[in-house]
Amino acid sequence: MKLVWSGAVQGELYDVVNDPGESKNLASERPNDVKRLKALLDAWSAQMAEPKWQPTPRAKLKPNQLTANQRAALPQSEQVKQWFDRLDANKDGKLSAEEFPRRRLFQMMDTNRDGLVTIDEVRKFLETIRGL
Ligand SMILES: [Ca+2]
Ligand SMILES: [Ca+2]
Repeated sequence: MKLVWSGAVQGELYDVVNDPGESKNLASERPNDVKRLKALLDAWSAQMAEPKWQPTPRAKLKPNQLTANQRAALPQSEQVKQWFDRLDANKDGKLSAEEFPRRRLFQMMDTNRDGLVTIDEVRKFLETIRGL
């Protein structure tokens, strides 16, 4: 099977063994194969997303660089909102360094370096450390 994915909703699926000329798109007949191959593709592109040479602290981040204390300070994915609201003392939708006084974690989460951490930055950070 070969999956062609160009950002289209469905993608194209070809049986390259029996149909080497890729004349018949099987995507609508075999949605499960599309799903399976798309999952593989996603896993692969997730690995490619952050090239090893990228000289940012984020790229160098490894789970074992987080201490148990740092891990404990982070929320479960499904509790991000409550966690965030609790820390956001002035309720402006952003965490300042005073509101989240763990300097290293704060710097790792503030990916655009504006000195504030948004809930999206927290979510992306959690995805990053869990993807490693
Ligand atoms: Ca705030
Ligand atoms: Ca930020």
